[in-house]
Amino acid sequence: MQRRDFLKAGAFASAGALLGGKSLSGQQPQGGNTTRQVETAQGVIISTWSHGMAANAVGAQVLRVSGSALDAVERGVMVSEADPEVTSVGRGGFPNADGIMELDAAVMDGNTLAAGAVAGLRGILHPVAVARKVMTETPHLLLVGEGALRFALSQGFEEENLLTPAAENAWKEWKQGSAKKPMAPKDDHDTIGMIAVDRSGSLAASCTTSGAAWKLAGRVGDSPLVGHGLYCDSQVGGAAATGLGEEVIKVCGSYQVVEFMRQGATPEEAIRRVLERIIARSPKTEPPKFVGFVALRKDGEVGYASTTKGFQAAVFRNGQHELLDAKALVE
Ligand code: SD4
Repeated sequence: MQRRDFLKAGAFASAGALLGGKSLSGQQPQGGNTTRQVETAQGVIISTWSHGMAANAVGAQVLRVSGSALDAVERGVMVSEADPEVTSVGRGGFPNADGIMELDAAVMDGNTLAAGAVAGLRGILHPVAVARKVMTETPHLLLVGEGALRFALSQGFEEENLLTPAAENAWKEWKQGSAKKPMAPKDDHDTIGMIAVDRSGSLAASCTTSGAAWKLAGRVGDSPLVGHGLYCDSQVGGAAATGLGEEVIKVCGSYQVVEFMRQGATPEEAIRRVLERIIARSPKTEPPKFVGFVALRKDGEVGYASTTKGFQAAVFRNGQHELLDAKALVE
């Protein structure tokens, strides 16, 4: 596997000392296939793309302070939501075909399988935080569109304009047909999905996106859909997806990655099998659409891979932050 590692002396390496360096990694996963012991006493986090590094840094800090995987995955991805340079998430994300941003997000608790999600939410900076409120403050799992916005406002969130001049210009270029196509995966896909395991062994997952650029108004992708854009079960592990949501949904992507792990596959093997399903059904005349997954097994073992090249995973483990180039099934 190609690996370009950016090892950063753990900004949060002192967490190990705080936690006494106790490892949970002696636990064998169900049907386990452990190849390497990972220190999970400080928690382990994996997220999509290079901006996952900044998100993981906050997630790791949350793990150190409160120890909750659920808090870590929520607070972590909020960094990408607020970053105007990230063009598929929150502020700065590319809008839909009408030039309006519609945001999708979800959060999942691997202990209870409880989840909350929003889709087609307009004008709220942190849809993942609204998703968490859907989980904790309502009997529902997914709120969409106008109802999701009304709920967010009722919870004290404020409406704001998230469309940056750069994103608006990109939309105008696309409208005029002058946008350069095809773009590389990281130019038009950088949804953040994150999975964390905390020192108590609890897993959580989150996902947040402005969705596919120039989508039809009302289109919902995989990201807010439990089992598709994200899934986690503390008894096994978790997975999150990035890329063309329609392809992920067809194979119940994240759920299937977790189920393959439940059957004993390593995270990387589980991802590869799901990607193979997508590729096998893609037209032979063109490269498969871009889809990438990250996965985390409950013992801290991680996996990451994509259909085509360009994908990267950000990993926090053993107190260190790394950005890793993912293996592409089709070069
Ligand atoms: C979607 N999966 O809405 C999202 C887009 C994405 O990186 O992941 N971009 O289809």
